[in-house]
Amino acid sequence: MKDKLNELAAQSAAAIEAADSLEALEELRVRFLGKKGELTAILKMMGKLSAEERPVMGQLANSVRAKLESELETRKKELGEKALEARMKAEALDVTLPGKHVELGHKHPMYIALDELKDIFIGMGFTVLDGPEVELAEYNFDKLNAEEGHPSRDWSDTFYFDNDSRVMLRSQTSPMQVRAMETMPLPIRIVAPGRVYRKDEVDATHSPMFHQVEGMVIDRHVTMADLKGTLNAMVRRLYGENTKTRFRPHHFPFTEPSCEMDVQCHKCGGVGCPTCKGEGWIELLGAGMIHPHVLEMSGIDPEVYSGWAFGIGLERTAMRRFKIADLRLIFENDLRFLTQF
Ligand code: 2NM
Repeated sequence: MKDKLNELAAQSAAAIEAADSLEALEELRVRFLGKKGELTAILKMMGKLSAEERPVMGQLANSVRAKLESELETRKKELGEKALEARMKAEALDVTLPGKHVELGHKHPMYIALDELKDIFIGMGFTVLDGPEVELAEYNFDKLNAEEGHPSRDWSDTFYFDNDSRVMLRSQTSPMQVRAMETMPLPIRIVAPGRVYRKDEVDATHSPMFHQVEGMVIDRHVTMADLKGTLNAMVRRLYGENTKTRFRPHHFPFTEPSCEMDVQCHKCGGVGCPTCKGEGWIELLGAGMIHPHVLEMSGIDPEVYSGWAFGIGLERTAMRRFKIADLRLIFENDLRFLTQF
């Protein structure tokens, strides 16, 4: 029995030393110290010993158990540390690595100009409206006093979807004004910005798609003085308090009377220079008193209500504001251009 105990001690010491995982170690513990383990099996032979031998063997068995337990514990610690080390290596973060560079975008110059315009009109109590770019010719032309045969309805100027010229890409944002007149309660104060489409060849000042902001006011007793006052207020916000304007007579089918508004050239102060092509003035927008027939067609009584409207090209406004010489730069999205704003 003594030999068996000594053998067990030697065998177990080697096996524990060789165990390479916590699971393998647990298997060894069960094999040597478990209820059905090797030590228990040896102890079962105690009954056959004499009374003198029994305490001596008991002591030896206890010391073998204690040795085994301490070896298991030591190996367990070692393996635990090894496992933790391996895990830390595998999950290590290199905090000295440089971070990923996040490029922050910013507004396109045209949208800077648009947001500025919107802010000005929102500040004066206007509502901003959005609407469809695929429109009915009825809303783009008929209800705006441009009847069959009007030159702007020509196929050479307008993108139609069908042979009957009923569905088209809007050539102005005014169809939104018509929709507003038909649906909104009076009085109305709105601006409608957005894309518009005309069959133009691309060059430094033309594009088949460009942006417009149109505005409209309808109420009782609205006059041309309100139009001039509001547009002058807008220009002073855009170009400075001392900016001079002038209104020239013009013609639009949907307004009567109609006008164009110029601002005095900011470069030469009106004397004449390359910026204003020697004119002293720069054309800014078209406007006018909404034609009584246009009001009537949308169900508004022109005997009770009157209104004014204007339309301004956004690209030209942005080009002037940021000194952009070629319209194509606005649409090409070349970062060398865009990052300058
Ligand atoms: C312009 C010039 C003058 C205009 C008119 C209307 C409506 F729907 F009220 F009749 N909307 N926009 C208008 C008037 C647009 O653009 C150069």
